[in-house]
Amino acid sequence: MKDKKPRFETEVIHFGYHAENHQGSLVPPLYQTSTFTFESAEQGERRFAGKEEGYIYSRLGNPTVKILEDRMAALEKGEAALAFSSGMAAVSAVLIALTKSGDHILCSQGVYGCTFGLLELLQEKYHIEHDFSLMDTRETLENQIKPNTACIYIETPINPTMKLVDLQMVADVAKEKGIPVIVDNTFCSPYLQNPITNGCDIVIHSATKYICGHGDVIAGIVVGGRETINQISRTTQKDIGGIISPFDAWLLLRGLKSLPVRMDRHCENTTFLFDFLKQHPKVEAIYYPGDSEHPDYAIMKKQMKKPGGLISFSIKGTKETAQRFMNQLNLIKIAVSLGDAETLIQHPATMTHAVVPDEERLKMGINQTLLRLSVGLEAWEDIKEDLEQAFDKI
Ligand code: LCS
Repeated sequence: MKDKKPRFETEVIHFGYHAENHQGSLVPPLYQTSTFTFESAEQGERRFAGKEEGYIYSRLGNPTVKILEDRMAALEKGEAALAFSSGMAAVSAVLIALTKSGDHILCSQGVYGCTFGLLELLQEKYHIEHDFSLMDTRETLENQIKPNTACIYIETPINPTMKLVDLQMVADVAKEKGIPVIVDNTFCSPYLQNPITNGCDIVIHSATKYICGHGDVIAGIVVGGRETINQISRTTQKDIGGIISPFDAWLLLRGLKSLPVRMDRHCENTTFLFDFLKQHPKVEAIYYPGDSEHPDYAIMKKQMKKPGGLISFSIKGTKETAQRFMNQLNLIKIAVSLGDAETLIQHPATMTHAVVPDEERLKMGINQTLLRLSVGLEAWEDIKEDLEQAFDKI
């Protein structure tokens, strides 16, 4: 029994924390400190030289943050992890660590708006170019990989179009060419999908979302092999400095404990709302990986435990119809972000993906009538009734 590995639902609560090392405190203590005192000048010298283990300064490491990082590494089946002050701090630390001027990044056909903005910035200022790829077949991928492709960057499900990428297929092609694959796993959380088990190399989370689960923290996580994580830690994390605060790490440890329970409820609520929206006469199209008619349904079955807690749908009419619909909602809040207890709705074309130029946005599949619903933990009947009354008024 002792050497049997506990299950995911147990690891989210216990992994990497030993109360006996912390005065028996049931909950991991919050080390709310910027720095750590040395017993002597010589000890300080040894710590800076890496000749003695121990904390130095919270930008370089903090015990509360370390518990979170170890736990996230275990949940994502990676060797090590790093926590950041936002999802974007995590995305930028990884991309800057893995590329140099003259390199190329191959990216899924659709990413979060600010990731798109970062790719543009890297191209304009540092000559790191990028292309978007459907990544639907081996051939598409092989044709778009260039001699200078330094990494492949994937969101799956893609925000907000809910298209999927076959992680195993991409990892197989990338491995043959020695190119690392980075996956933004924000929409799934480690409960629904573990890209490292599909052969991918680095996993990123906007921990602001399901990892936190309570809408009160902005944070990011990177999980990967020990060598890569050490490299990011010593370079873009230490010197650019987008580290998480100990209190936010503490809140994430608290939120994580209920991740599987919350995700089950998010997913269940979403299946009921999908059935309602799918047959609604005012819905033009619906995008949900749990839809058996979704073009990537087979990929969902292969790599995701459940289809997740997000649905995108377009409304018949115009941008103004979509906005009028949003304005009629009462329980459902108009807000960006996702993965919270509260059900949230947003209009990607004018909100999360407003920075993407019109033409590029349409190529990603985002039109003016598309809405993204992040299904919360409320009674699904109440969410449905709110949607129903808003549809009745447009
Ligand atoms: N990756 C994905 C897939 C995201 O959806 C977001 C934020 C980020 C990275 C960045 O994370 P942050 O820095 O905000 O922690 N997505 C948002 C969204 O869809 N609505 O508001 C923020």
